[in-house]
Amino acid sequence: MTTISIAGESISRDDLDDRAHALAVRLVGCGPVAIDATPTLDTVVAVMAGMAAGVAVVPVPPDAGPTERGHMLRDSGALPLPGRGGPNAVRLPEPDESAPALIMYTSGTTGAPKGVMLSRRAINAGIDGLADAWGWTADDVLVHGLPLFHVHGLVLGVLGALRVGCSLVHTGKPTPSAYAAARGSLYFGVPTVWSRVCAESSAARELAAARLLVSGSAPLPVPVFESLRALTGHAPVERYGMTETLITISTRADGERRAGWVGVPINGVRSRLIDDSGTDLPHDGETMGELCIAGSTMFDCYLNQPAATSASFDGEWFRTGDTAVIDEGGFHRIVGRTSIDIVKTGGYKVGAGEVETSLLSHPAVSEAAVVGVADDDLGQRVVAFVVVNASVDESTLIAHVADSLSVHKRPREIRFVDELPRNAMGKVQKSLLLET
Ligand code: MLC
Ligand code: AMP
Repeated sequence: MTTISIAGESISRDDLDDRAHALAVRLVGCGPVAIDATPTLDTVVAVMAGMAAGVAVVPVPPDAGPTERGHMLRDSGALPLPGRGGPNAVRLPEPDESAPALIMYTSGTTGAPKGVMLSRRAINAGIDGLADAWGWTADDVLVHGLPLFHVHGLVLGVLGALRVGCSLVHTGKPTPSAYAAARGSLYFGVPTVWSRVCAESSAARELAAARLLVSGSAPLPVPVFESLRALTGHAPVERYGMTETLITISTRADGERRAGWVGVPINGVRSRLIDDSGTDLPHDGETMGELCIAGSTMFDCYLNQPAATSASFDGEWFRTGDTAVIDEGGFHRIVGRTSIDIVKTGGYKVGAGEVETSLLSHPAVSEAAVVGVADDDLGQRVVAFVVVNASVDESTLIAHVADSLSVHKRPREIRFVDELPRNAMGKVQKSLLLET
């Protein structure tokens, strides 16, 4: 029997469909609805109901502070979802593929997070492409414990399992022991999760019985790739994506898995490398350029931001802001971000500008610059350099950010400095801060 289990609460697929449809009937014709995207069955029911009714769902991080939550609700106009669904549901006809499904908020370099409009079409194309790449079928048991307010945990980790028709075990938190105990066939994790799994070798060895271990959302360090292979017998499949494009590039279950490389475009997706003037660069495995993506998994627009939407496209090509190389065989390696103002910490994207704005709203802070410092566990950790005009301690400033934004956006460390390094134009030279 196909079952969906979230943080210890299980339901059969049939009962889940009933609950979702009972809720969907009440949503038809509504505007966007917001849900507190806790790792619970209620979240799964709500997202399924929105999809079935053709109503956009805004998954709000449960720990989002008032500033972040307020922005998401105001910008999307979403109302809190009423009710939890129940049995004996009427089945609605499938909405059109172009119907909105999710509005997912993603941080940019500056300003408040942007709402990424994802249609049913994009989501279905993305999942079908990955099912093909990974040989993902209804016979799999998918295991992960990722948050349900981002593409990785929600689109792949929940909607993927539902579309493919496999069972799902969401472990609540992505701990090594929970992954080992779940005994699934297909596992998803961000690199921090895989690095923690490798650090608990007894848990890692339990994963030898799995079929496929998949890593994504941030670069998987080569030593973690090698250590996973040594401990589990599985070279992990790496895949690359973004909230805007969904997952577009992956190594294949039946193909080469090369440490440090993320593979080839999935079905329906094309990629290009361009230089600063927009000219195509060679696919020689060495030349670096900005990665551009086109295809069926693409978002519709940034909500209420037509200028930002058009600025991110060059015709049909979405400019990812990631620097990559492509080799002669079409294999991709992600080299880094083109902007220093985007930090990836534990797989979470954090815009430096959002954290700087929060710090600057504290009366003792005159100047602030946020950077991502290399971190063995998190890939990068959020570090803030501040100039203060009054005595204030580190924990007060960290708590101040936590009062308005999600936990993972808090600086892990505050460095007090007399001044920030600036160029002749007055712009902060963040690369110099990284050298200190
Ligand atoms: C965190 N903590 C802090 C802090 N930051 N405390 C003080 N100051 C700070 N700055 C607290 C946390 O609340 C937690 O408390 C404890 O410290 C440990 O935090 P942590 O080290 O961050 O560990 P953990 O909470 O276990 O988180 C690690 C993680 C998490 C890997 C589980 O980062 C995670 O779930 N990442 C997944 C992100 C993701 O899904 N990204 C996908 C984006 S979509 P307490 O009390 O709770 O223990 C995308 C597209 C694609 O990128 O390609 O997929
Ligand atoms: P998000 O906006 O949270 O969806 O994060 C998307 C970003 O995560 C991408 O632009 C990349 O910078 C990064 N990313 C995702 N997957 C990978 C990967 N496999 N390797 C390196 N970076 C990745």
